[in-house]
Amino acid sequence: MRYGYFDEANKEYVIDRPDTPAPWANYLGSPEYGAIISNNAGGYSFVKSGANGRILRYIFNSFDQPGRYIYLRDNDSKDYWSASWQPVGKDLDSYKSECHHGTGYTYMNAEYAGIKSSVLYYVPLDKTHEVWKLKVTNDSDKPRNLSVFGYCEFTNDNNYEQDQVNLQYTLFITRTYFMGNRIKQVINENVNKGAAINGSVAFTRFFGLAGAEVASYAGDKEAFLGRYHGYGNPVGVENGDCGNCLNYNGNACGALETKITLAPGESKELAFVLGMKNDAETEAVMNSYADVHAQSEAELAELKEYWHGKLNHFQVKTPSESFNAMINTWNAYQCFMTFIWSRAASFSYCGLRNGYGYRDTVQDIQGVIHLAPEMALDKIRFMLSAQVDNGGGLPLVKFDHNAGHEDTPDDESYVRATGHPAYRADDALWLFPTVYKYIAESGNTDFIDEVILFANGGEGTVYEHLKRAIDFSMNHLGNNRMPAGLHADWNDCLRLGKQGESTFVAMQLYYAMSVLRIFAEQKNDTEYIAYLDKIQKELGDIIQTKCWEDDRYIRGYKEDGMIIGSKHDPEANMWLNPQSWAVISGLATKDQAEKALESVHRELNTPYGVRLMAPSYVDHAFEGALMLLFNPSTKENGGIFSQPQGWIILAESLMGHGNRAFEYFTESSPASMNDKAEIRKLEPYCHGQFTESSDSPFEGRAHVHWLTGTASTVMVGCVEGILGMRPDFDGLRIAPSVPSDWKEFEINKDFRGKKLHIVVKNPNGAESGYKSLVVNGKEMSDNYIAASELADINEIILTM
Ligand code: IFM
Repeated sequence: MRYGYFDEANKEYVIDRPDTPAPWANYLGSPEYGAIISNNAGGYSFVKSGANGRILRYIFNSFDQPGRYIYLRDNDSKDYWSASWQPVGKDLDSYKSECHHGTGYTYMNAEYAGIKSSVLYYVPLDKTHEVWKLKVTNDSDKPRNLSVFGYCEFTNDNNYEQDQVNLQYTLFITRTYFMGNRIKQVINENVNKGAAINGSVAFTRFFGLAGAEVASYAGDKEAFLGRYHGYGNPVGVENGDCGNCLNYNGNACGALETKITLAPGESKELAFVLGMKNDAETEAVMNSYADVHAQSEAELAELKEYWHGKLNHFQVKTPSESFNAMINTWNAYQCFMTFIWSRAASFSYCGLRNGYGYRDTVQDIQGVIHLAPEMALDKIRFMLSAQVDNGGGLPLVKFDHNAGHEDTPDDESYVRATGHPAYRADDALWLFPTVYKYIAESGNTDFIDEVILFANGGEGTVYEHLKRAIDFSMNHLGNNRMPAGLHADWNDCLRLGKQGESTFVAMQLYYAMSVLRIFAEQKNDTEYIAYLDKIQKELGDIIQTKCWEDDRYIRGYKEDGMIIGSKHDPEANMWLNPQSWAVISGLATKDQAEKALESVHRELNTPYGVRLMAPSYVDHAFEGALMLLFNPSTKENGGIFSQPQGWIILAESLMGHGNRAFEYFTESSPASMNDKAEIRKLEPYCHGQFTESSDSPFEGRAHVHWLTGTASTVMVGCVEGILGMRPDFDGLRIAPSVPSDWKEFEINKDFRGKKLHIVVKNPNGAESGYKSLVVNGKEMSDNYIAASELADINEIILTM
């Protein structure tokens, strides 16, 4: 079943059936003022922190309520509806709606009873308030007397948990005022006037109306909704009058009514504006919407220019429209969202995670490098400053991270503050692909010598940071002299024991050594090159001896020597990541790579992507296989974990298997499920964390939308893998690995300040390889363009 479509001309996803199988969301604003909104206007807002700055209430794990509601009422017939299909939920035979999720904005058009409405939700660029701009049009042939109501449900405390559970306190600290064009809510009001208690401060929120007069208002949720009523039938709307009741204790809200009369064909625009500001600031914000139309048009244009400007740094035109939509807009936009929001706020992440997961964020950065290397650079610096001087990464980097002054997992205080008991084996190893990709994309080789603090004090160049990351692994070797398992590797559920060993991490370390060798060459550090060559050879030999088994790599060793992921095991005898990483790391021979990838396809592939491992643990798990806690075919227990799909796409591409790479892309791509959305349930325009697999009665159902490392791995798998954009320090290699039926495709890429228009011709239906590469009329010796060859604007033709 299909609920919407991709409108690539406008970079929007348009939902034309509002009864989607889950709330389909979009992100507005930034963590300075963040808002998440569903296609039925459900969602919440916060200032600076999803946990501690929550201003709009949302009930998680429920039915997508409450939200940013606008109600319309015909004051003659007394019939009413909402500008989003829910919460009133009129019969879809008579109510027509379209929700357009765009880049930093969402708008919803509705038509009901001869009235057209269009509500645009956005947070203006770099601002800390939100706007719900409404245009109402009388599409009937008689004059209409209407009321418009805006409703927002304030939290009673900035802290989300307090608001939800500490009711004996939070119900008694808030009150509202009517201020002419707005409701003002104050929390802990007396604190402003008297002494500060326990460091508390008073908070003031507002919900205002611009472009129209307030006819009635409510600041009390129960008074507006009415007992035994709900969001679908508030008494304030039923009565055509909010009742002018303010809250004093109990639950606050902002509800404002305005009355409008529209002649046939006439339109009216107005805006509800919301934020957390003092009176003077609020006044200034409200005044800026004196001309609602002009201000909102300008602010929307600014948002589009900002986001489209970023996305336009890399655009493709291939024969696959869904590939284009994902790479040009939605996967790219999702990369920015994960990059910006980390795992802070979604409908699954309720906002309580108080920091950046080291590996998550270092990986998230990779997804935006080809679009915004300068943004990537800032975050790379930040993450390097969260590396401990022993080379390990801080498992959780607090939002208020203070480089040079942090405690580490060796300190009880860090463990208590973050809940992370120990270092993880893989965290700092993610720096290698990320730093390398950044320098290769930007050409900023000076970065290698930039000095950055360590988390717990001291400083070193980027080169030194990376050397210490190698040292960290080399100083924590397990029984077979591969990196020790420590707390866990990428797989949070795989506890091999402190001295256990993960094949995946061993391969990451092997790969890291190759990357660092390039840096060492750049620095002419011959002594270190010799050292790297020696330890890499030793490590490679150990992995090959200890971890290769006929047609696959095992997953690792437990600390007591037990093998995990042997083909002879009754369960979990085939694992995805060691196979893809054997290729990505450059460790596997061609023969091993071919065999391992074939085993993946044979044993793990499904119609919805590749399983993380199989069979799921049920009866034969070892202690430490925490995935057993999940139902079979779910999450790490044999589910189709989404993030590794990007790695298998990349691995197949590196092997030149364009058809297979694209097969995996197609199976796991949200866009492929657009017309089967009732199976996938999540948004068809964004990746989720995992998809249920064959043991589940709901095979194909996906979960945990938006904030997942999948955005970046699939982006890298497609851009570097399938499309073959492989920059290095000196230029760009173009090595596509595409489906053999792609006869021609185009890429527009910005690279180090130059414009590249690349046309790839594939007249003979190859999957990979090249015949010729012509740059501005000049034939290159192979498929590589030295940066020095590039003009400001370049016409490039690669023939496969
Ligand atoms: O790698 C982890 C990630 O850090 C958090 N989510 C689950 C992934 C796999 O276990």
